[in-house]
Amino acid sequence: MEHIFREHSKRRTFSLNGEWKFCIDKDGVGKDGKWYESFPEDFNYINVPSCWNLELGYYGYVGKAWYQKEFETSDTYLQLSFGSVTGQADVYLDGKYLGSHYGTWLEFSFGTYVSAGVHSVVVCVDNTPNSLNTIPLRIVDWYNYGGITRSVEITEFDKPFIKGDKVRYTLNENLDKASITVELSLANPFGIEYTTDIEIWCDDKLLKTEKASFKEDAEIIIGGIELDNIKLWDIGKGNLYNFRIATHDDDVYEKIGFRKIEAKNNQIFLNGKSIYIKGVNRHEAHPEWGFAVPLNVNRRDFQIIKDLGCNTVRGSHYPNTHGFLDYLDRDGMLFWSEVPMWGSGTHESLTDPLTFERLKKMHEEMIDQYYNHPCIVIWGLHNEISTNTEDGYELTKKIRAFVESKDKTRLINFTTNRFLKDICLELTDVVCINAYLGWYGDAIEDWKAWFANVHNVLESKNCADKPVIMSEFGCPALHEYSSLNGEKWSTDYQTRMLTEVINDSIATEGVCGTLVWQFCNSPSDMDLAKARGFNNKGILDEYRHPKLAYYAIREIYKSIE
Ligand code: ADA
Repeated sequence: MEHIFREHSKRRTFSLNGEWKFCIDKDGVGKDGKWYESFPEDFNYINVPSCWNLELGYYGYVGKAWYQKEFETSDTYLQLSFGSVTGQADVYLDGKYLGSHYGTWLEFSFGTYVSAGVHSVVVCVDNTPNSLNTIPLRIVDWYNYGGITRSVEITEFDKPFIKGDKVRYTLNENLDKASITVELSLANPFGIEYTTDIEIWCDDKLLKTEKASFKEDAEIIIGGIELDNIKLWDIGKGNLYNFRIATHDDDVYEKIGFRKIEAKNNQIFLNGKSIYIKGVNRHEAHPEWGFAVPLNVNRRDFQIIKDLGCNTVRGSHYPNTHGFLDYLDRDGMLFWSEVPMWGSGTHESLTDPLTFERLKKMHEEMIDQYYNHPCIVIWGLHNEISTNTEDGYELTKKIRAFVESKDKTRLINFTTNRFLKDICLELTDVVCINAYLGWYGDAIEDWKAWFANVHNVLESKNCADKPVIMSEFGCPALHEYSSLNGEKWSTDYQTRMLTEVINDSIATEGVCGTLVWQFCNSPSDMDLAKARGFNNKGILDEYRHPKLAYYAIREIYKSIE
């Protein structure tokens, strides 16, 4: 959903975006009161997608809220798909429970038969976090918006259809030939034997046809597809191949790029060439729209990041919309995609079975839904958890093994903010360090000594051959606050600190890149009491106006090959 290109040509899909009925459920009485059967009369209207916190009267609201909308269909098998609902979503259709999903920023669908006529969908959204096993936990450094934050659509099917697809490939040594395997997940809720040709097209050329017959849901693997004279996807070269995978009654379009990413000998290699990561961390959030960032804003963000001379974006701290990633695919920019496991976490939280169950499910969904984007070269396991403890080690080991079992073609990393004490570095392909010298303690002058020590620390942990990315560093600056003495909070201080770290990184062997914290100011959790309610470490403000550091970083980034 939400790509910038056509995704299907045979489907009867209708958008359910627009106005829905909305009612908050402060006391949690909606389920017992059967609001899914009869919606409360004192409802308001809300637009979907959106975040309720940006509607009058609901600013600080965290908890349950109910949504309802009517729509008309024919006599059909109906699939109801959601781009993202914050926290827990319980979905009902015509008064009956249809299913639940946990996890913001990931898509989900439910299917059922309906007869022709008007139907009512009701969704109970619960964005309540806790300090034990929600992902994210109660305290994070972003605003905990609530709502149906990405698109909703329905599709009518009367024949088996494609549920998911992955175009996997390996490249030969010369990187000019791809051996492709298409993995297809097919849904057959109709219980009838279905026989179809499956066709794999690439740029209007039929690569392969295979017959399939199945009576139930089926996983089909079609291999033995060879493509010669490949034009590699690379930084600045978004060479994309237009794939179309079709059954007799359904199809799906994919934009595939062929490239190879590796981490070895203290370096990161893309298509066999050593690269330097020039990037930013970016929240997909905006003060006016929360997480429901309109495509046009995402497009503008991409253009600004490109203008900055970046070749990489880290989607901190959760999967970004497909539309945003499509721009990166198209123009050849790298992306790091992660799930929102953020912050150290207690022993109870890291070892709670539900924590791991949710973490695993989020990784599974992220990989299944985002696999085909060539821009994604890194799966991020988690951010700044207690990787100096046995609990952190066990969890990281298990989740790494799981992610690797799903995808061996990308780098698997996590970020550490406890580099010196970290005991998990053997579990990351690239050592990704978050450090804030010059802001949370120490001084800008301390960075040089810090960088001089990086290699020794890696050696002491038997990780001497691993490349390093400075995955976060930064300090806040208030827009328009420039000072002659360059004190903290000024744009001068921010510029001095960021350029120091970038220049030191370039000068330090084994450090292969920098991801500035952060692209633009982002709305933060009120309990963190950040100035203005924002994380102000953006090199642009929250409305995307550049600060002084933007220009200084652009000069450096553009000067590096
Ligand atoms: C951490 C965290 C970021 C942000 C940053 C900061 O490194 O990963 O999300 O909170 O600190 O600004 O302090």
